[in-house]
Amino acid sequence: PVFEYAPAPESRAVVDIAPSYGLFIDGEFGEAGDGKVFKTLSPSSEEVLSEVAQAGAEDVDRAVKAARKAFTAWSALPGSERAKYLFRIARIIQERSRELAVLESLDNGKPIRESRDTDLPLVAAHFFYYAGWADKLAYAVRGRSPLNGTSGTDPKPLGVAGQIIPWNFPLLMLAWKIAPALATGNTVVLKPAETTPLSALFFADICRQAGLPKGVVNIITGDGSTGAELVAHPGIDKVAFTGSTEVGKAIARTVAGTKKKVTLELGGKAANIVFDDAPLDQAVEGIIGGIFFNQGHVCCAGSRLLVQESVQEELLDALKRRMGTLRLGDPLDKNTDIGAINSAEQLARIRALADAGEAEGAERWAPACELPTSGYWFAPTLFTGVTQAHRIAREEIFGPVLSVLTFRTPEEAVAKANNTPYGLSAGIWTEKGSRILWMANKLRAGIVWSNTFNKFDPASPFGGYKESGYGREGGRHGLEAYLDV
Ligand code: TXE
Repeated sequence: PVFEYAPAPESRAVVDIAPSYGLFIDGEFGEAGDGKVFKTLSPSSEEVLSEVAQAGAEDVDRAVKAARKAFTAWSALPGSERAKYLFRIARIIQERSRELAVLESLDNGKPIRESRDTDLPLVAAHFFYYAGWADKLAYAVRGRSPLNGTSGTDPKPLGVAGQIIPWNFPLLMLAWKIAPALATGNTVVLKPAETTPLSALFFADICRQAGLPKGVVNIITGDGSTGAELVAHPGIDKVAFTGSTEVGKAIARTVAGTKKKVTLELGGKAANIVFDDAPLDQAVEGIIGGIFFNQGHVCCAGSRLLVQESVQEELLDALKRRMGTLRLGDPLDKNTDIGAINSAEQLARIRALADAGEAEGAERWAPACELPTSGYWFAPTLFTGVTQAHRIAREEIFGPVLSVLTFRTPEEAVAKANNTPYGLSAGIWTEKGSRILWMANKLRAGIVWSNTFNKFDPASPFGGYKESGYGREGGRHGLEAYLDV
């Protein structure tokens, strides 16, 4: 159906976007050394939101030096003092969450309901969570005890962390990176993605508002070349990256043979596995949320539906009915379920893979859906008759496209779910507790959800097996990535 849209109630007037932004280095905003800039657009309208500095090698060097200088005092602060800053940042994020949610929806294209109800609360939650750890680091390392008399362990920060994040959850990925790094006494140079730089720059302002000492957090905007300069800089001790598997592998090659530690959170091709005894209505909601949340721009998206043959027809009928009710449109409209695709490049990638699905013989279906005339859009799409050989069953599409495969036995479900170079997440829908435990043990995935999907908690480690990367973010495990013992 084609919906009438309510006028956007979350006015963009709640956020004041400046016409241009500089780099945030050593507590000050300033232009790039060579004066280069790039534009950031709203993907739902193609309106230019602002002009942002493009950091070059010299800027990266200044940022790393500022972080290095700040490290001495920051790492020497008692954990309880660092915690105060993190608590303050968390509070300010809560206070400014409406503004930040609108900003995120404008720059990224995601529905305001998601940025307001999912991204922003989780961003604040990560800072609160890691603030709580800052004075308990002796307990942060598994199986270790605090330094006590003559023996014990004494975790130390690594130094300067170079952090590179993608565009799908700009502020949340920033929180995943910055909160544990600061709690453990490291200082940071962070580079946001080139299509979504604005919320990181607003975060820089929040650091100032919180009185964070200069140089502890530095934000440098730019494209992949800026990221590569940061990774290669000899002054950083740790690289934390979330993004494509291809770039992740290039980063691993760059840091090989250096002192730098690295954690990589890369792509995924998760199976959402539905057994015939599953509560189907609930499963339909989980499948919908699993793939259409954030337009499918989610590394752990349930992009492969594995359905038990006996319920295939019933489930697909219900799924199509539900897909027909999804509202695509203005990200600032609270009724919107599916917002804009983040960039023209990403739209082209999604289109190419969907076309390949059709060309390889899978059956394509999408509900009637009127796409806005400006901006980047892709209708929620379902492919049936998919085989494991099809590209849409193997490659990460990172868009609102679901590939449906079938299975008969739990063993077959496990084999198909694991038949991918990725291993980030998986979902199981069944009433049988014993089967959930058996499957969770067999699935080669860092996260396994049962009878739910895409649930995130700062206390839970997140990360992948195989080509989905290494290291964990979140929870106590997320602290280990920033500590030497
Ligand atoms: O990723 P890139 P792109 C997947 C998804 C998507 C595909 C391409 O399948 O379709 O990757 O997306 C920075 N050295 N994911 O091209 O290029 C870049 O500036 C250092 C999954 O946007 O990996 C940005 O800040 N940094 C993923 C960040 O890396 C480099 C999220 C990610 O961009 C660099 C995003 C280099 N050589 C995409 N080149 C997930 N795991 O959630 C680029 N960058």
